[in-house]
Amino acid sequence: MSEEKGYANLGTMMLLSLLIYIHSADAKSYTVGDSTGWIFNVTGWEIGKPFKAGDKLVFKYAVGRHNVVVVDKRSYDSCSVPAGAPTYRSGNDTLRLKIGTNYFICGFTGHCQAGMKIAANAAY
Ligand SMILES: *[C@@H]1O[C@H](CO)[C@@H](O)[C@H](O)[C@H]1NC(C)=O
Ligand SMILES: *[C@@H]1O[C@H](CO)[C@@H](O)[C@H](O)[C@H]1NC(C)=O
Ligand SMILES: [Cu+2]
Repeated sequence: MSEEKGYANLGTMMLLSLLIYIHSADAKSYTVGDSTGWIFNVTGWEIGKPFKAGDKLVFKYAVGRHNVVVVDKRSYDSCSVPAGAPTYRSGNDTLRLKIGTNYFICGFTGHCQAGMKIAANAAY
């Protein structure tokens, strides 16, 4: 590799690190449902929010009364809880959004059907 090319690659890498740094420093945190928290009928709260990959969703709820299950579209649509799906139970769960649509439901029987579900679409 020539010396100029080496410097060019270094420059590209530095620029890339800078962009990644700026992007992550920009991350926002949202409390799902705002003051009401993660509760029945919260679905729709996410509509129109300018989520970006790396932003955080904070789920607040009474421990033991609800939980947060990360699911795919199919389970979201059908309100089913797949075996082994990542499940959070602390009552104060912070989850980082990935690029694309992120689906979360409450795994307690009937809660997803009662509107404890959100589909948060995160742009890059
Ligand atoms: C959810 O909203 C619907 C429509 O407004 C209402 O009929 C229902 O009682 C609400 N459910 C809960 C659990 O608050
Ligand atoms: C919830 O979690 C966040 C971050 O993990 C923490 O800063 C905050 O104090 C917690 N709030 C409560 C009410 O536990
Ligand atoms: Cu619930």
